[in-house]
Amino acid sequence: MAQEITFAMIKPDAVAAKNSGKIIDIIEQNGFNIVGLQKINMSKAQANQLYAIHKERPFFGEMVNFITSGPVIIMALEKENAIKAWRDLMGVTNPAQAEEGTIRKKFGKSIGENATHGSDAAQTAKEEIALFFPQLSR
Ligand code: FUP
Repeated sequence: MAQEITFAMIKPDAVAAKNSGKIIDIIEQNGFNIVGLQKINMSKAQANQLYAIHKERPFFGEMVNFITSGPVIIMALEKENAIKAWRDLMGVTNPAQAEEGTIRKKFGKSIGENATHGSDAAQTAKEEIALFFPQLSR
C-alpha cells in the first residue's frame, strides 16, 4: 500500500481543553508523519464546505457554529493507509461508544464535541486537503 495523506483536525473543544499537545503526541507515536499543520479560526464559508455533505441533517447549523466557535488545529497526516488508520485511532463518532485507547474515548465530550475530525474516504480526503492545504493537493 502506498503512502496516503488524510485530513485531520483537532476541534474547538479539545483545543480549548488544552489537549492538542497530547493528541499530536498520540498521532506521532502512532507513526503518522505530520506533513501540514496550522492553527486557524475556521470561517463560516470553510465550515459550510467541509460539512456540505451534512447540510440536510438537523444538526448542521449547530456543527457549523461549533466548529467556528474557537481555534482548531488542522493537519495533513501521511502514513500507509492513513485514512483508515486515522479513523481507527480517533474511534467512532460518539465518544461514549468509542473503544478504550481511542482519541475520542479519551478526549471527546459528546457526539458533537468529539475532539477530532478525520476524512472518511479517499474522495473526501482529497477534497478536504484541497480546501485546507491547497499546496499539498495533487
Ligand atoms: P465522523 O465521520 O465520525 O466525524 O461522523 P459523521 O460524519 O457521522 O458526523 C460528522 C460530525 O457531525 C461529527 F463529528 C459530529 C457531528 N454530529 C452531530 O453533531 N450529531 C450527530 O448526531 C452526528 C454527528
